[in-house]
Amino acid sequence: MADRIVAARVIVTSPGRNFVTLKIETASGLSGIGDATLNGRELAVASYLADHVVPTLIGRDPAAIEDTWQYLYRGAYWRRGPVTMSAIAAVDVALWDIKAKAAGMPLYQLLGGASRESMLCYSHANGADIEAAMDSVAGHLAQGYKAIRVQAGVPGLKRIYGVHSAHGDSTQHQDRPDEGDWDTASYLRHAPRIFEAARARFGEELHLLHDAHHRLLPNEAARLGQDLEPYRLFWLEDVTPAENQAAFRTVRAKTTTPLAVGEVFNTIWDCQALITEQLIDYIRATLVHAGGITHVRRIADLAALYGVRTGFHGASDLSPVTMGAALHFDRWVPNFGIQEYSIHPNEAAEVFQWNWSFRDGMLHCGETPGHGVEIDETAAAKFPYRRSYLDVNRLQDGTLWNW
Ligand code: KDG
Ligand code: MG
Repeated sequence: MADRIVAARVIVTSPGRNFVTLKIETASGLSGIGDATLNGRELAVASYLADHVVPTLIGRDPAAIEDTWQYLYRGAYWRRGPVTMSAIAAVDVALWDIKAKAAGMPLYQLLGGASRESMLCYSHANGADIEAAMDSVAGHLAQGYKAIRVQAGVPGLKRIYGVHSAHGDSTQHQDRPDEGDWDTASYLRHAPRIFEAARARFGEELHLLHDAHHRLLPNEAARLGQDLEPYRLFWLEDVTPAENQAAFRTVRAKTTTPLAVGEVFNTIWDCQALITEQLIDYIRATLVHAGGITHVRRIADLAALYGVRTGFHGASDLSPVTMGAALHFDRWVPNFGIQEYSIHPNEAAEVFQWNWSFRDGMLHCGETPGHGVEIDETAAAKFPYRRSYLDVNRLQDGTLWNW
């Protein structure tokens, strides 16, 4: 007889930063968890799940993952969007966790088995100026990283992405966002110097990455891509907002610097043209914000047809659950490129237990059934939710800009 879902609950916890987790339990005694964290808008997804999704899950067959995905996507009528797709992702990843546990297999086996033994990953080096950023790169090299994203402060700018924000990417526990400042001309002059310094100090072999974090217009993005060509980046990320996918035609036509984009994408429709027109090299759509394994697998399969590789978002606001599930996906996916890897706050280890490991610049996923991440609900209750925001960003005349 088919198993059935008997309970599902949303766990909101803040061990160093906010995380939203969905736990699903079945009549046969299995349980699985999925991440639903949407940085800065966490409670919206928690409510979407608790108020609208959980009641419909009770009694369903946990093995019917595809049908449940379609039920939540088509059944909502209101398609797509980060809140809906993060909620669907949490259900989907929890159900894949349960299916793999029921099969007694690590998740990557269920997806099709290992395409590789371990995964290349990159971490974040940064500094208030180029010298500090280079010292940060040296520190990462000493830890074994083979690929490093480098961000450095820009002279004249007080607070910019990747350098000055608390936790790298968000303001924790305040009632309104902090504000950064931005000047494109200063940044475009400065950014190539960071990578000139990095190549001069660390040589040619290290994989270097950089995140422009949606700040540039298409022609400015093309300029940056060209100016960075001598330094042979692994990728240049989010050079321009991608709501208008056609904007990438301008960038692509003018530079050979590899392009990565997609951490804010929710569905395959956000990258259909980017992929099929081969306008990018790496797709960063990630399990938690793009509908879970069931949907990201479709994106990855489309990408494979067009020579685009994966490079999943892995900032510390994506919970250890997403990281665990992503590593199983990465282990399987044939067109894997790289995995972003950020260390979670120390307190997160009191709440989540995981079995992946980092060695010699590579990530290794665990071999236990499921995706290998569990949550301790008693420990989670010790860290209540605290409101937090991503920064906002303004040009120097006060105009609100992309953060
Ligand atoms: O919540 C937003 C962060 O995850 C994002 O700003 C981090 O750009 C980011 C990255 O590349 O990790
Ligand atoms: Mg990014």
